[in-house]
Amino acid sequence: MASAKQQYTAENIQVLEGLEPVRKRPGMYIGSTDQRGLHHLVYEIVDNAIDEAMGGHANLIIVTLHDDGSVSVDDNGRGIPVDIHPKMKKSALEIVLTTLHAGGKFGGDDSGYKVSGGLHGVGSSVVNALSVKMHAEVYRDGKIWMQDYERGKPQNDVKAKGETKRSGTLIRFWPDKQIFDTLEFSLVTVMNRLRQQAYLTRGITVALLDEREKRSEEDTKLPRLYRFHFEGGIAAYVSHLNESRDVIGKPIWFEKDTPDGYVEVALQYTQSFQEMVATFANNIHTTEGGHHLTGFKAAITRTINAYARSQSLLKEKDENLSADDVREGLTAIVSVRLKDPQFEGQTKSKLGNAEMKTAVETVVNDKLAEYFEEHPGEARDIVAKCTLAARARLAARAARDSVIRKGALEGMTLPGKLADCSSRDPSECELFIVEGDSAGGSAKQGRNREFQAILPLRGKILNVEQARLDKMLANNEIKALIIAMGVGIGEVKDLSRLRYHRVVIMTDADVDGAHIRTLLLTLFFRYFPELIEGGCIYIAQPPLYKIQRGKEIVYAYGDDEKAKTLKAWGIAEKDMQQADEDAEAEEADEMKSLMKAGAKKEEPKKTARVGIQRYKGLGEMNPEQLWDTTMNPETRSMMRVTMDDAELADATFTTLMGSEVAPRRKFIQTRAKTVKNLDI
Ligand code: TSJ
Repeated sequence: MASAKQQYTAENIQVLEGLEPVRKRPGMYIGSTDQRGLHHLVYEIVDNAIDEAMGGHANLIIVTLHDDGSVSVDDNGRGIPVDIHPKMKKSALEIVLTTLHAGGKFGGDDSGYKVSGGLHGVGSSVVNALSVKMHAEVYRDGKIWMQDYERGKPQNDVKAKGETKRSGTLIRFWPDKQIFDTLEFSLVTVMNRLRQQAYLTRGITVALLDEREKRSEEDTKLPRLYRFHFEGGIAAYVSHLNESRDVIGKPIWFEKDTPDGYVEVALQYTQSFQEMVATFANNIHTTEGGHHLTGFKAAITRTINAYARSQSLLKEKDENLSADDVREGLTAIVSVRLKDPQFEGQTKSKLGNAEMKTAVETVVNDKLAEYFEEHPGEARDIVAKCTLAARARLAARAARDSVIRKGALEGMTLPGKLADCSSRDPSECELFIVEGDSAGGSAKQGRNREFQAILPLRGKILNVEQARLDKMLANNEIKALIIAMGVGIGEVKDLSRLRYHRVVIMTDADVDGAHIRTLLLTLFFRYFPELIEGGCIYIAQPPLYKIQRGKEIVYAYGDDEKAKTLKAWGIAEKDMQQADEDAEAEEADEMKSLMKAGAKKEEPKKTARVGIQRYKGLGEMNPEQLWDTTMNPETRSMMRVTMDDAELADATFTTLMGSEVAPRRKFIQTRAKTVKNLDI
């Protein structure tokens, strides 16, 4: 840095000092530099546009995944101010995008509940610092203002270029490959986030456009354009979550501006046994809950008991309905906005503001009681459902206990097909759930026996869970998994006895594999959400390709990486097209053959000299390859499962397996290509 004075203008030194730490330790600002971190860049920029919409200044946001790997976010708000900041002598736009935590400083009229969103509440300048290029366009005062950046450094002053009638802000950025392990966005991931944000801000339109030529296998199956607009907001969200469930009445919705913050709640009971309560604070999904959740739970318990007593639906001798009873079959969204949110907990996703307990509790007590008075028929059905839950709980306990006791006995002897590790320290132990006996064999040989255990699951599991999830628990494969984990289930669930702090789902990169993964995620989501929240559940990331030239072997985990390798070897990708086409034809064949149960997968043909093998099954790798690419903690990458992932899997599962015909057919029609083969 000795020559800094000559190299940089005073202005740039400021910037360099401002953003250098971000590039040095990106993980501190965006959590990680894997695909999750990459997606945070999009969320961070989108959150700014959502803030503008929440203030009532914008109602349209367009997100584009461009073919060159960049992402742009465009809103029709007021446009970031561009005037020169008197002290810093720079355009406000430049300050926002080049200074840490500069966001929101220019508010005033509407900066009330505004926070810079994103998981870690970092600013848009962080995105800029982690982008090889960024382009900003502000439409304001009839002019188009522009500035470009490279790795966070402005390349020019903010200048007006041309005139415009519109107003708004467009930010386009190119994530830096020096920073991120992958530059590949997942359409599904971005889509889910945008849909969620659109639900939380009712009335706005969020559009998503995928302009990429090369898309991942998963994305290729999806349309390129999405438009999310929910007049009903979180009430529509609740309807969506309950799509394939048998519901009691319409979603109940209310909102209130309190001195402590804004409270909005939507809830609907279903005849299912599942509780789905999601809470948000300033649009951030608080997966660990917090005081708003506590207040909500207290209020529904109190209100339903009070109503049941007042209507003599509960007799004097009856006990109160428990908090668990009133949440069985409940789907609800609780969304609060407050000035100074405190995020606590392991993943900083627990709302720590104690005043929000009373705020939510009071609002829900008042409004729900009012709703019950006005809708006595529905209220009665809800109470009936809760009373049923209470009775079922008592009856089920006895039965369940005996089943579990039996399970616990079996637990004394771990399942025979579990290849356990030798360490007994759960914090270092890993359990790999592997699909199929052949892959299980490779994994058993390739693993580090000290701390890695292997549990092979049979393909047959597929046929069994066509039935209901409750039957699935009677399934031997699932039972083996629960016994191996050591945690029990239901009344005797004891997470402190978890035998492995990492549980890794390792399935093939094909339709069967996706199906088993969905099933397992659903199991974890419904029965062991604490393990997901605790960050214990992972999905292994085996390579997609093996690229071989003579004795030299390179593994590629995505199309980008494959292309890079070929380029490095001086091979034009179109020369490889034949190989690709072969692989594709094979894939099509495989899809078809999947239709016939038990069809065998054929060995892929090797191409001459430079060979590209697309892995379809883990079984195609020998033990050493599996270790090198997927299991070795030094070299592997694994995806940590979040509640969002699991919720999505659960929704997919419910839609596929649910008993109601209509939504199931809809799902299959809209995603025919994805689903056809699952629907054996
Ligand atoms: F920050 C950012 F670059 F990431 C970004 C900000 C990205 C995107 C896509 C949009 C935005 C953004 C910011 N959209 N709208 C705004 N609005 C303001 O910054 C703004 C506008 C006017 C006033 C005012 O008081 O006149 C105040 C603010 C904060």
